[in-house]
Amino acid sequence: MAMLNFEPKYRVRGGTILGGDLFDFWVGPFYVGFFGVTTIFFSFLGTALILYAIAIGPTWNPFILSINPPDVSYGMRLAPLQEGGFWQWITFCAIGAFVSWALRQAEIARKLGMGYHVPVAYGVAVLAYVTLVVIRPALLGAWGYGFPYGFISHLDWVSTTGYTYVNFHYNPAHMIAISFFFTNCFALALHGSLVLSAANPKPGEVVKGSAHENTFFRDTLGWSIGTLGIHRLGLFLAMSAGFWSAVCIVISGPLYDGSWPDWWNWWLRLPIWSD
Ligand code: UQ2
Repeated sequence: MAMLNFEPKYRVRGGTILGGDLFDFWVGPFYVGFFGVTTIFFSFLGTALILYAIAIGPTWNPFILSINPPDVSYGMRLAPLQEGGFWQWITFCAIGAFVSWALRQAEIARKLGMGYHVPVAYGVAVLAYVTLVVIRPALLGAWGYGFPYGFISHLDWVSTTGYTYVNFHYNPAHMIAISFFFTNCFALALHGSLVLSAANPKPGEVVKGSAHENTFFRDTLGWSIGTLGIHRLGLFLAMSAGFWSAVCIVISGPLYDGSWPDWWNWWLRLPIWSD
């Protein structure tokens, strides 16, 4: 059965969180809903602010342009537009759009009688961003600790922030986050290659299914995690990567402001060999 045939059967009304029936409709294939409207509103306003801020700024050169947060001296106050105010309103619009998108995902999941796995997983990515531009700046007392919105400038911010703690690779939460990113990449390489090799055989050969996939890994490793299992593993690895990224940056400054290499001196001070 072609997917378009049974799709209308699942395209049900109800399940809305806000707005009741008012925005409970589709535009072509796209569900609208109250949060579809707010997503459109915040993304258009945010994009317009970005374009306006660059237009009245010094350059369109993508290597130089940057929309910066206010100076640290402004603390958590609202700054004039050209002194960080643009950054503040753009950040507000970004979060408005991201949260709207998550709530729209939740409404669609409710319609379909699904679990909330999709909005929860997406929420972890949003949390990592909010940690960078709101939670950590608030804990440090100034919007100025947020990262600038520019192609090169945000990279410079990562570099400067990393070197502020001497060597960020010695941050234990950063180590955990990186390990999850790498393992996630490894799992997706295993999964993507396995599915393509089963579903995409050479011309004239029959398409293979999960029985062949399981057997491949039982033959190579002696164990197969299974078709549902690999997706549970992927969800766990991806969410863990985002979560530990948020942890590694939020502890740098608010909880610990020394050098990360020095943090490991607790190891040298262990009573087993310290005296
Ligand atoms: C698997 C399986 C899949 C898969 C993959 C595996 C049929 C389509 C990739 C193999 C995965 C294993 C053994 C887990 C590896 C563990 C880590 C931490 C990377 O068995 O079942 O379904 O896609």
